[in-house]
Amino acid sequence: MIPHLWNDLEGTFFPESALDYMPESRLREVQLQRLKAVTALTYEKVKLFRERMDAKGLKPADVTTLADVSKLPFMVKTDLRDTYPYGLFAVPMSDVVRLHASSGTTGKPIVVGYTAQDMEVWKQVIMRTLYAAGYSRGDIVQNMYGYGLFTGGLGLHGGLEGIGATVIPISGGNSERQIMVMKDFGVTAICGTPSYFIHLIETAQKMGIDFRRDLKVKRGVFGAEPWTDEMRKYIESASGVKAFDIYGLSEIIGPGVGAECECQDGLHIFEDHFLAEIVDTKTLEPVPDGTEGELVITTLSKQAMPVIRYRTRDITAFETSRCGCGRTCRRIRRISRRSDDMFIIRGVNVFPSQIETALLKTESSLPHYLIVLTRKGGLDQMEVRVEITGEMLTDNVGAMEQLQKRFGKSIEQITGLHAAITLAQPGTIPRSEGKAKRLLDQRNLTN
Ligand code: DLL
Repeated sequence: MIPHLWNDLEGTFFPESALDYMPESRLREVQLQRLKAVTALTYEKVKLFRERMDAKGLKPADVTTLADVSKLPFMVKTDLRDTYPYGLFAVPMSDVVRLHASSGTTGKPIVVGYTAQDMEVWKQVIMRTLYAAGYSRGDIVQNMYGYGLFTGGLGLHGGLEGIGATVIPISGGNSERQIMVMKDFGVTAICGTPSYFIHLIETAQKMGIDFRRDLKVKRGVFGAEPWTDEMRKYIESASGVKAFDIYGLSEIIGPGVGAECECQDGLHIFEDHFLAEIVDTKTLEPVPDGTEGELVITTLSKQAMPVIRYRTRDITAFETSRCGCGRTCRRIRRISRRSDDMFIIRGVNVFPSQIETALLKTESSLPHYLIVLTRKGGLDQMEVRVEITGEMLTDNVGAMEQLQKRFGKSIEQITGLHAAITLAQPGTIPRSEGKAKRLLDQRNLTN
C-alpha cells in the first residue's frame, strides 16, 4: 500500500497558487507530517537508505521535529549511478508511469521515475512557477527545452497545459525556425535555457527581426543552467522579454523545485514538496540563513523515487528578508555555480560565473565565451576566448587591443588571475541548443 502523501492536508483545499501563501506555521506542520511519512516509506522500500539508517542506529520514528532531518544520511549522485537503473525506486514498476534520465558526463545516465501522483505534483509545481512569472491562460508559449529524456521539455509542458496556455512543443534547435514560429504563431511567452535564448536574440538580429517591433514575446522562464543577473539585464534590454529564473534537477523532480516571482529577487522553493537545507560544503553542517552553502533537498511527496537529503552540489543561500509578493515559501538566492563547476588554476578557485561577470562588466552585450585551460611547462594557463559581437566590432586595431586589455583586467580584478584573451570571430564559438558549455579543460592533454 503506497502512503498517500499528496492528499494529506486533512481535507484543507489549497488551489495551486494558494499553496504558496499557506500560513507559515501550517506549512511547517505539513512539512513535518510529510517528512515523517517519506522517511518511513523510504526506510521500508529502499535498501540503500535502510542500510544507511541502520548503520547510524536510526529509525524513522527518530524524526519527531523538522530539525531532525539533519540526523538523516545524505544521498549523492553516485548513489543513483550505483543503483542504476531502478535501485532507488520505492514502488513496483507497474506504478511507474514515466521515466526520465539525465545524461551524466561519464558512463551511464541516472534514471528517475514518477507515479501518476508524482506527475500531478510535478504539473502543480510548474503551474505555480508559471503563475508566479505572470503566465496565464491565453498565453501562446514556445517551449524550447529539449523534449525526451531530459526533464525540461515535458516537465514545463505539463504545467503549461495545466494553466491552460497554448503550448508549442518545439524543443531546442533550428534557430531560424524558432524565430519564424515566434513571429507567425504570435508567441507571447517562452521557456528555454538562457544561453540558447541569447543565441536566438542574435539569430533574430541577423534575420532583420526586432524583438520589440516584430514579436509579441513578453515573458520567459529560463533555467537548467547557471546564469547571472548581468545576463538577465542583457536579455531584458536586448529583447524586452522579462526573464524569470526556474530551478530544478532530475533527481528531485526536474524543473519546478523553485522559481522566481514577479519581484525577481530570489527563487521561492515549493516547500510543501521539497524540504531545503543549506549546509557548509566542508563540514556538511547547516549554515545560518544568508550564508552560502550547498543546497540539500528532501522530497516530501515523491512516491516513485523519494530522495532524502540529496546533495545537489548547487551553491546558494537562503534569503533573509520577506518577499514583497507575500508568498510564504522561503527563497534561495539564484544559483550562480555548482561546487563541482569550480576549477582550480594555480591554486586559485575559479567559477565560470566569475568570468561571465567580468566579461559583462566590461561590455554590456553578453559575448559568447569559452574558458580553455591548458598546461605549459607544468604551469596552468587560462585562456578566455571571447567572441566579438556587433557592438564591439570596429576596424580600429588599437581599439580592439584596448578591449582585449579591458577584458583581461576585469578578469584579473575578479579572480586575481591572468587570463590570455583571444577575440574570436563572430559565430566561431560553438552554440548549444540546451545547456551551454563554458569550460574546456585540456590540462591532461598538454604539459
Ligand atoms: O536542468 C531541470 C531543469 C529543466 C531546470 C528546465 C530548469 C529548467 P538536470 O539536467 O538534472 O535538470 O540539471 C540539474 O542544473 O543541479 C543545477 O546545477 C543546474 N540548474 C538547473 N536550473 C538552474 C538554474 C534540469 N535556474 C542541474 N540556475 C542543477 C542555475 C541551474 N543552475
